[in-house]
Amino acid sequence: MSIRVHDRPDVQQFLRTLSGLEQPGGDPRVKQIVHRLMSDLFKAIDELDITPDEYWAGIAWFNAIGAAGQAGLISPGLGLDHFLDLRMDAKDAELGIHGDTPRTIEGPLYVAGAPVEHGFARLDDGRDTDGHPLIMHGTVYGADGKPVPGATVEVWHCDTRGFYSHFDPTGEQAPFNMRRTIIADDLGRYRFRSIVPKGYGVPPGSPTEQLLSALGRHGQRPAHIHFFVGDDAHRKLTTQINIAGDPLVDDDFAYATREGLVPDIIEHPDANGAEADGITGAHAEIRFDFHLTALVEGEDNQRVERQRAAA
Ligand code: MBD
Ligand code: FE
Repeated sequence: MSIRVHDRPDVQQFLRTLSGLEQPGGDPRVKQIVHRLMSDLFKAIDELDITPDEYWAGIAWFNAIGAAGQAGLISPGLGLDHFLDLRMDAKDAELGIHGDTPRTIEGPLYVAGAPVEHGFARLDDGRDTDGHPLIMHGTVYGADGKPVPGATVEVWHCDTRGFYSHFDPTGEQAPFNMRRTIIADDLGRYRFRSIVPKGYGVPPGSPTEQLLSALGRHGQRPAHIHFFVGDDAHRKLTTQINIAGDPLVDDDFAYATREGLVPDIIEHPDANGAEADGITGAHAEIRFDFHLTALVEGEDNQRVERQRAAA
């Protein structure tokens, strides 16, 4: 059966009408986008012969995604977040911007308002007793290759169960556990103590997992640590590092792994000079520098506005 009504003049007219293109008022950009997306959807229904049952299953899924607050979770799962990064990379290439730390997706689990510390912070509250202590440190460099004193390093990661504070289904974590804003010192250095995170998995039985399963995919991420890094004179970098050796480093459901973002993790059998950070024995160390980029014509053209949690 091949029923094709998309191209009929009355359907083309209908698309213009339902997108508000035939009347004043509203937002022209929204009209333009809705018209395009609705046209593509009508066409897909025609060409794939999407049945009413399939269509309504899709609507039920959208309702479930919204009710679960998971639109921001399936978005990276379907590669859209990574696609936006690829577009920003291409724009940077066109502008001749290179040599900086690669960007990678923010993900849906940032929370604004974390405690601010200077130079050094401990991120974990010590209650994750399965945690292997971690020291991560490095320098923030500017577009001129010089350190950036006072740069802001926002960092967040999950615990050994893969749960983030403020989104912990067990409710066990204190607010802002494993989340801090660190102000780099006079030499542009940041340093933190935490625990090595484990991978994240989408909530079992969730509509996000349902769709991924229907695609024959999993909803797991390798262990990772998120960052926003910037200062007034530079663009705000959104990135993550992966924990090297995680078996999923190259099999991330959110497609965030990038070359240059998997630093070595060094295992120390003893405190190795980290006593001042409260480390008494075996721990892991990651050294990682951030390289920022200059504003573009005085503007941060990679700063992204989006709905974010705040506490
Ligand atoms: C995460 O921790 C994350 O970073 C992304 C991108 C998606 C889901 C959970
Ligand atoms: Fe994450």
